[in-house]
Amino acid sequence: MDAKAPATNGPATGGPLTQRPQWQALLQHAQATRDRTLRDWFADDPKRGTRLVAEGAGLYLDYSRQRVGDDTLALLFDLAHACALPARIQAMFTGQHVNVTEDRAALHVALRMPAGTRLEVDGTDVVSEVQAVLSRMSGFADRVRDGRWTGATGQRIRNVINIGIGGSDLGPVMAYEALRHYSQRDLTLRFVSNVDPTDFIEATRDLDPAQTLFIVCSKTFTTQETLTNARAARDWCTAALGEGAIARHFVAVSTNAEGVRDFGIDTDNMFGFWDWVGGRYSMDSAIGLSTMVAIGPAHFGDMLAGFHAMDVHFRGTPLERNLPVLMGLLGVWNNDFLGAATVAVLPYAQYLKRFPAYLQQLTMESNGKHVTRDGSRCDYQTGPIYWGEPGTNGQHSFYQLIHQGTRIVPCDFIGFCQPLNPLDRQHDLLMANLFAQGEALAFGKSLQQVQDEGTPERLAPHRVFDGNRPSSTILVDRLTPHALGALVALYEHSVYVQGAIWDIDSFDQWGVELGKQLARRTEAEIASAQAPSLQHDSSTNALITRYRAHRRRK
Ligand code: G6Q
Repeated sequence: MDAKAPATNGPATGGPLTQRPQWQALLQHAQATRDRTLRDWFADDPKRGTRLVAEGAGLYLDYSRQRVGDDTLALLFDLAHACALPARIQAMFTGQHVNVTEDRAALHVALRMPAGTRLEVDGTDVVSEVQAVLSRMSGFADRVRDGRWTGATGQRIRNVINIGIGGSDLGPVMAYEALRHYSQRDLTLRFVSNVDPTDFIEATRDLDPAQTLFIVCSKTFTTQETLTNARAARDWCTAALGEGAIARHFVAVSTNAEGVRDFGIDTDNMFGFWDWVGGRYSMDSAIGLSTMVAIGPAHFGDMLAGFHAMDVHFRGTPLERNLPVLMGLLGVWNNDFLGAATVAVLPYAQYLKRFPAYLQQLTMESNGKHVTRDGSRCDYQTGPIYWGEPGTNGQHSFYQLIHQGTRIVPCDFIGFCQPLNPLDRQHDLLMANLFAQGEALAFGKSLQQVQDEGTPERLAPHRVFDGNRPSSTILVDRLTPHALGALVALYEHSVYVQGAIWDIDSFDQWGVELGKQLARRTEAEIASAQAPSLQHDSSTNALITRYRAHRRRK
């Protein structure tokens, strides 16, 4: 495979997206079916709830409560073909440079390919490289977990702190929380990301440096927040244990060996990855070292197998039964044809409490783009806003707006059939809530029903639920490492499907790069001993001046 071959199969070769007949057909269809409701669709087809479902990699997707008919789906598949989606999928899996603005492959799927398989990029088999790093990670994780890896004073490591931000933090935190059930309970895992010193201080205040190991995660090893926190950690550690302690208390995960060495971490204690792994797609690379230390190499392997199972499903299943394709296309329908601006992610699983935050980066950093791959301005909406909280908590706060507000908020419900912590009938109660919410959103409660309940006339309108509010439900047997891998891969690939339709580069992040640069100049002005000559706008100038006047150093 020529990895340099540009991936040029998208709408760029077939004229602007919104001028395409398939897009126009969907616009007309949306107009024509505006008054059709989920009540109608379900009444017309008693089998809808078992027909508009798909399964793959252990996940069951019910999309019957999306506002689509068979005709809508057919038009969405037409659009997918017009955008050469099948070719775009193959382009990613074969290592073509689908990240066009950085001229790179996006090969996170190689991170979970089984040992013994091959995938060549620029003449190198990347699978054997991945397996070599995984094997080093396993050896290290085992030694920390069983106490063979000790601190500088010979004490066992009891605390592991991951220092990283963005893609070097959100995946590891989410996975640790999600898989806490499988974690070694005599190890405390913490995560420091924010340059706000509170994050580091609170994470370390009750810990003994002699029992604490830092994993510094940074793909570039240049990120200001991470290096600042890593320096604070180094000072905290060496103040108690001396300079010689670094080798026993710091390891690094990075693609930048020189940066790691300059910081003072021996590259023998470094775990590498590759430029073809994007930050937000890196939780299953060495960036997942904290996850592996927490749950052990075997469970980490199960998680990779779950990712891979979804990869195989995505690559080989016809579009009509393909989970990431269905989710991606339904998202395009809601976003561009029904005018929904957001998606609520609602896991009915406390262990998934960080999943919405993780998805925010995955989806919004990937598809929050305003130009196509060739730089033309998009005249349609791209990535929607993702947000959410675990159920049932959200039900007692923002669900009000989802049920009765004036906006459409498509919801992804996620639930598990088997509890990890059985306690009386509480899991059944949890799941009863999930099922009831989806039903209420779809079918609502009419004025007639409200009146029949004897509601006073004055209150009746307040108690009406219009219904017709779209949702999907992802049902999984059990929250295992395998299931988590499959679930994350499902969202990774549905993001890619949407990026292919919108013809955007889902793998760059110039907005994040901007943030990394902006603070540098301002930091110097804030630090300057003399009053700086401020050349910003009047608001920024005034804020900096007021901050300098009011701050307290201690
Ligand atoms: C992810 C982004 C971004 C990145 C962080 C941390 O896709 O590129 O969130 O992960 O900025 O970068 P480093 O890992 O290089 O420190």
